[in-house]
Amino acid sequence: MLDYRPLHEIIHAQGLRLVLVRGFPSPWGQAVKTLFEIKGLPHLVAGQEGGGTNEELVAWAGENSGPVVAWNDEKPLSRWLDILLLAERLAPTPSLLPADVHDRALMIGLANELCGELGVGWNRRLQMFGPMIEAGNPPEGIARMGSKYGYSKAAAEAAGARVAAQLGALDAQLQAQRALGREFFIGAHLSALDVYWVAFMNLIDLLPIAQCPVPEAMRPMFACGDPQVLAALSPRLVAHRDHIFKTYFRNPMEL
Ligand SMILES: N[C@@H](CCC(=O)N[C@@H](CS)C(=O)NCC(=O)O)C(=O)O
Repeated sequence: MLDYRPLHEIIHAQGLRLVLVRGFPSPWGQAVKTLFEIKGLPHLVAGQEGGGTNEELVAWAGENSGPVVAWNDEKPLSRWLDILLLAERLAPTPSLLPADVHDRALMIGLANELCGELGVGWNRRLQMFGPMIEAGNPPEGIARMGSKYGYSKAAAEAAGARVAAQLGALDAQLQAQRALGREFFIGAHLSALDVYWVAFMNLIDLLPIAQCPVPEAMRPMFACGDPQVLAALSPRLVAHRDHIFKTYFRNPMEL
């Protein structure tokens, strides 16, 4: 069980702190938590209420999303690459950023296709919100997140093709690596991209309840019904998720 502390407590603490979307397998947050665990970085955790107004968080971090990461008195961070670079600075080994410049550029580019605006997470979220928003009268939290994260009918309709192309690129990269007898997405070592993949695949094919304790009532929201996305989710990508989860993640994930 995660030891969630009150937000005001971690705001006033020193050291490394992490704000997670509480009770939800937010891929950005689960990835950061795992990066910290792999690097052996101790941290305090507090919760963001998904879809809420989170006034105290906004007043402190200028951001109403999770994750937020803070280190000592430095400005709190909320973007995935800033957080990864901080983790590398605090714990350079094991490095989760490839040392080779071209490998690193490729890793960051592909990670942006998962974590960035218009990435897999962003697009799958638009698809998840679609039925609730289009049916009219979505729950307040969904309406709030829809406007925060760029929902429009057109954006939701474009999302599936984007995700399919992104999965195609990740699969091609993995296939090229397999041809070289390599285990990971990039080079010869685990990188943050492998970790992001496990976390973000939950938005396409959620891990079973024993590994990811999302209540049954919430699970249908995660189900992906878009045939072009499902067709692009290759057995190779699924097997890679399973392998990296088993080897590097806490089982079950802690939400
Ligand atoms: N700012 C983050 C992305 C954050 C994000 O999209 N967070 C979502 C994750 S599901 C969130 O906080 N959702 C709950 C909410 O907005 O209330 C980044 O660039 O890495």
